Amino acid sequence: MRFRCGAYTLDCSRPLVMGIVNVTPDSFSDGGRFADIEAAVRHGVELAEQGADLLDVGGESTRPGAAPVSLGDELRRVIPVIEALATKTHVPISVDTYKPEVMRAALAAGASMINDVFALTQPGALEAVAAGNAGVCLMHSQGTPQTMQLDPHYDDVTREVREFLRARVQACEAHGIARDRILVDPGFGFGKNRAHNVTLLHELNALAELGQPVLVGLSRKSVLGRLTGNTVDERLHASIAAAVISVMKGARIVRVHDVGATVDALKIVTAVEGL
Ligand code: PT1
Repeated sequence: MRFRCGAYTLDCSRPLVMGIVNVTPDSFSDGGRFADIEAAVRHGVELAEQGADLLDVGGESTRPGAAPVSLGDELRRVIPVIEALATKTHVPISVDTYKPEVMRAALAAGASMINDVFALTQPGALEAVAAGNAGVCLMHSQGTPQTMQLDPHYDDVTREVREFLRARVQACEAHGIARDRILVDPGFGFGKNRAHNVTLLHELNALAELGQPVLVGLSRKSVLGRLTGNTVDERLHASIAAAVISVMKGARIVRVHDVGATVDALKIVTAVEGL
């Protein structure tokens, strides 16, 4: 299976690692401070050196309970980082955003892929991606980051997530986004309780039925904390286990903080599975 994004074509027969680059401002600034930008670029270059196949740049946290960021602040955070990483590295740069204005600016700045936790449901988002040759990751979520963990409900979480993603792939195709530019993601932790997350991982193979490469983000998430009793800084081992299980259940890309450790772990999976 191949995934096309911008000028890149990625071979998904080997599991790929997407490194997370958060552009989080100093608590006294509103984003766009030179030191924050510098630190994010340095971190992205490091992750590429550790073997990341893609870098995902985000300026607004979408984790449960996180506050929204204004359009201006998000642009000031992510655009300079994307520009720098697109020239300093040889891997495709993804932007983690749901705002069409940020999508367009990021693609103009050198990003090759849009990672949207709202699966291009915001007005103008489908058009922003269709306008170029960027790749896209369509992620499932239930509710908004402010409310999604209050009381998530599903009758059959895997089926509902899969059918949502199927409909979003169809919406993309209807807008002229070719299927080989589309990834799907069940959205671990986005409007899912512990049982929902565990069931989704157990049944991850069912998403491969959509015919699109599956991306999984479980790195350091609270479901791993609930299963181990560990705080967010103590979740490396659980995150590696989650990445290994994801790939063995069919995921082609894992989105992680700890790139070097994940790359090593997935080499073992590849050797054993003959992927
Ligand atoms: C993800 C993802 C993402 N996750 C994609 N993009 C986040 N494609 C941001 C917690 O429970 O899985 N896939 N972009 C981060 N979101 C969360 C959600 C972080 C939940 C933490 C939690 O701790």
